[in-house]
Formats: sequence, structure tokens, C-alpha cells
Amino acid sequence: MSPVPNAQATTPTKPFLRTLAGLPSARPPIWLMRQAGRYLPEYRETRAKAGSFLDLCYNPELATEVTLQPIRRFGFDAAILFADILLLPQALGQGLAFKENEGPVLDAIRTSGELARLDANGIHKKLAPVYEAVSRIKAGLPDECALIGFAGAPWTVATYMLEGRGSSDHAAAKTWAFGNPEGLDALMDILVEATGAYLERQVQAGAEAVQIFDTWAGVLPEQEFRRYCIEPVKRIIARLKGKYPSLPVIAFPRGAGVMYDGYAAATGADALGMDYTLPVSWARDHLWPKTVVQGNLDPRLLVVGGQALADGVNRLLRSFPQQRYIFNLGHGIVPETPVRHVEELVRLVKGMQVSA
Ligand code: 1CP
Repeated sequence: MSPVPNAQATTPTKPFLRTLAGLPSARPPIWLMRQAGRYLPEYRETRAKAGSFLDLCYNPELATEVTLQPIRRFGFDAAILFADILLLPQALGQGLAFKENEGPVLDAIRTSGELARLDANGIHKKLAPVYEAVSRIKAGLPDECALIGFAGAPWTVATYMLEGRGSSDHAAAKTWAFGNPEGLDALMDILVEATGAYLERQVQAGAEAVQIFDTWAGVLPEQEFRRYCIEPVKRIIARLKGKYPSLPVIAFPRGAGVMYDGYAAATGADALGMDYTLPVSWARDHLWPKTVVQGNLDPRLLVVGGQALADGVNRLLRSFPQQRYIFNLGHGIVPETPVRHVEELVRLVKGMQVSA
């Protein structure tokens, strides 16, 4: 397949892409993780129309609609494809359901032998509605707004595949990491290949940057962090950059703490999403401005609003002046967030009303 036009091949004009390329901009671009979601009445309406969460993910027209809703309402600088990190294991053949108020449930993989159940051959056919949604979103975006594609990092996706659900201790995946590392390596190989192929297709369909979510990066000791968080992400990024050298890649190794140091160089990521526990002063001294950073307002601060929110925003804007900074939360927006607080946040960042 011939290399596909990639908006980064020439000097980007969209503020989000300019910042990712290290170019100066008048103010930091802003988007929010989980910006399409239950805090928006129009999302709840569209989701009800779709039936279930998965029906919404696989309906290109409605997935496009919910992706664009927060763009219309708030004028964010980037849209993120509406999908889920667990669509990929489902495309590999693993059973997946989202139970109301319970989160995802998958047919857990218990042994290395069961990895043979996974089949990479049919993934693009199953994920075709996602690629179609990407094309439609791209066509419907305002000129200045960039489109982010995404996938889960292999470690985070594996925690759900092995546990069969969300968990607080990741017992199943950690048991594989310590007790069956070759088995977990085999799963990593499958996920690195499938995730690379999945993201490539998103780029071909119109994604202008990608974010790799490693939500559970913070639960592993150093050696296992290197093997299961850094290595697989590095291989995915190498593949993407081999095909699209100027594609910006954002990595979000949530909870990685001091392991954020050196993470961008080790994986080849252009930008790092900072979780809300990462000290801003430390990030400024150790990551920025060599690496573009994104984040890390606590989503709860957006629920609280008022002066506390303004202070938090100011602290971030003062810490990362002028360039190589993308405003975002330090994790996804929560459903009880008042819409007017998001409006206020956007007003503060776009107005750059930094008080001394
Ligand atoms: O409508 C609903 O009630 C479902 C809630 C929901 C939504 C809106 C889920 C279920 N997924 C999503 C969409 C989603 N998921 C996006 C869309 C784009 C956007 O940001 O607007 C993205 C990027 C994700 C990524 C995702 N899914 C992650 C990584 C980021 C993160 O939040 O840490 C993870 C861990 C998931 C799994 C998942 N999907 C949904 C839930 C409730 C969970 C977490 C399960 C758990 O661990 O308990």
C-alpha cells in the first residue's frame, strides 16, 4: 500500500499538530480525555438511540456524531475517535460485553494454550465500522480541529483480556508476568502486531495523530515495566514511524511515576500524557521542553469548579509557558462533571487568563 497523505508531511497549521511538532502557538491547544461521554446530555441521547455502548462504537454515523458533539459545544482543538480500547480484543475473537454500570466483561484467557483462540486475520473486517467512523469524523471536523486515533497499550489491554474485567489489583496479568512470562510475551506479540495494524488503518482513514493509552502502566515493578510497558509500545511506535515518519504519537503511561523519565526516548513517543499524580514541577524539570507534555488537571477539580479550578488551570499554564504543552486532564472526564465547568475551563485556557 502506498504511503497515505499525512497532514504532518508539510508544516502543520492546526494548533494541536503545531504544538506536537514543537512549533510555537499563541496559547496551548486543549482537548480532554473522554470528552465525548455521559456528562453531555446529547451523548446520553445518542447512546440511548444506539441501544448499547458497543452498538454506538460500531455505528459509524452515531460514533461520528458523539465524537463531534464536544467539538461543536466547546471548540476543542482536537477530536478523539469514539471507540474503546477493548474493541481490539473483541476483533481478535474474545467475547466482550459491557454490562450497565459494571464495565466490561470478557471471556478471560486462563492459559497460554487459550491464546490460540485469538485470530488476527479478521480484525480489519470487524473493525471496518471504526475506520469508516474515522473517515466521517475527518470529513465533518472544523478546519482548525485535528483528529486523534487511539488504541490501548498491549499491557493495559492484556490486563482486561486475562482478568476478564476491570480490576483493582490486576492479579491475573501480574500472575502471568511473574509466573508465565513467556506466555505473556506471546500475548504481547499478538497485541503489538494487531495494535500496530489497527492504528495504521486509523491513520489511513484520516487520523492525524494517535494516542496509546497505558492506563495500568503504574502497577508493575521496574523490570516488568520495561518488558511489558516500554518494549511493546516501542515496537508499535517503530512500526508506525516506519510508515508515517511524521505521525505524532502521544503515549499515556498512567501512574508510571519516575518511570516517565526516559519513557519518551525509550519508546519513541513524541508527547507524554501526564496523569494527575505526576508532580508538575518535576515534569517541567525532567520531561519538558525536550518532550511535548499533555495534561494533567485532576478530573475531580473539573467537577468542583470555581476558584479551585481556576487556580489549578493557572498553575499548569504558568508551568508550561508558550510551547510544547497541550492542555488536558490527568485522566478521563467523569460523568458528574457539570457542562458549565468545561465551558469555564475552555474559556480560561483559550483566554490564557494567567494570574500571577
Ligand atoms: O457510555 C458509557 O456508559 C460507556 C462509558 C465508556 C466510554 C464513553 C467506556 C466504557 N468507554 C468509553 C469511550 C472511550 N474509552 C474512549 C472514547 C474517546 C474519548 O476519550 O472521548 C476512549 C479513548 C476510551 C479508552 C479506554 N477504555 C481506556 C483507556 C483510557 C482510560 O480511561 O483509562 C480504558 C481503560 C477503557 C476500558 C473501559 N471502557 C469503558 C469503561 C467503563 C472502561 C474501564 C473499565 C474498568 O477498568 O473498570
